[in-house]
Amino acid sequence: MEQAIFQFRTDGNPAYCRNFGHGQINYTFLVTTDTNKQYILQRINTHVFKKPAELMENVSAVTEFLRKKVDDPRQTLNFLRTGDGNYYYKDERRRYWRCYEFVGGFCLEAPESDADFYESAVAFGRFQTQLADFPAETLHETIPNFHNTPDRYRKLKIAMDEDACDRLKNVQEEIDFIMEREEEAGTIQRMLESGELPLRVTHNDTKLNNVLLDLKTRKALCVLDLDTVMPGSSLFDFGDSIRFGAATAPEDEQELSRMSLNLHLFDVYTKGYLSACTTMTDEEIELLPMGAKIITLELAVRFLTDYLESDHYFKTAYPDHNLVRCRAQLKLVRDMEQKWYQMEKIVRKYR
Ligand code: GN1
Ligand code: MG
Repeated sequence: MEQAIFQFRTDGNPAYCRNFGHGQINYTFLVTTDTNKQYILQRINTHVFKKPAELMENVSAVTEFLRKKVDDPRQTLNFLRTGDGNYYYKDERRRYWRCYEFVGGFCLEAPESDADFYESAVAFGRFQTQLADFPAETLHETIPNFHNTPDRYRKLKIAMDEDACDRLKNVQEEIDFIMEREEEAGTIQRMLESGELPLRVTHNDTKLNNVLLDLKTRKALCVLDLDTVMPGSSLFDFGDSIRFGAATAPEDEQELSRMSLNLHLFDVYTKGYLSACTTMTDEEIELLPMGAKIITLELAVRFLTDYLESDHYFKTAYPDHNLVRCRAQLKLVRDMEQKWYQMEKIVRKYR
């Protein structure tokens, strides 16, 4: 049993505890009590989230805001307070913990049907719409410059210069591919800065596995993982779902010939997202394919940076894991480029 759970006001006494989920950042446990209530206990990764108290202010403000808008309480996360009335607990080793009710349901690493993927699109589209009138300026930037693509390039270049573990020699081809696209990769950030694209409250990690589906109906229940909710561009929210869920292979596929964009799933997601997200401008809609491409490129840049910096950010299962992830993303970018015309055509169909 993780002792931190005893700090939260659970219903019943914690009886069982096990590892849970596939997150690459935080440490997640499922706790069951002797009254058969279940809770998710998470240790926040403070190497990634430097200000966990601010993070929990964001998350609790957003969930409280959403709670007033949903009809079923399972549609937003319910965080527990500690005996002291806080939404987090800091233990004697200065580790930060939080806890929320586990309402059942399941998450998918890949869609098992069109309907599953459509549901996730509706969940994220609805999330965007529900937060349209949230006071964005009150949110802390939990990870500064999180989806600032030019800044991700800048950090990659520093990692290249330092070449801390002598890995640069293995990645010349990847670097060339990434650098050829540097100008285009900055498009969305530049348009945000110039005001051509609106700044919105965004989720920033809209992978399929961050949507909880109802066990019986398989309908989307709730959007999870609110750690990176911040002001940003809706294009990245759309794009990250495509990168992860409309790909024909997992994010860390080693056999590159298996990795491509599934245009049918792109169609399904676009339809679902635009049906639920009613706040998009024409300009944003037009740029949806660009959102998918840039976020995929940005993830490649982040994985490669972590590889060069000796894998301190993402959890890795084997030595070249981050390089494998980077290559899989680049393959996906290349495939999107080949399918660009069809992607634009699909977006126009649902505009
Ligand atoms: C991280 O922990 P997880 O899997 O929800 C990362 C995302 C990446 C993702 C890649 C805070 O999310 O940005 O897209 O891994 N989260 C953070 O799988 O960096
Ligand atoms: Mg997650």
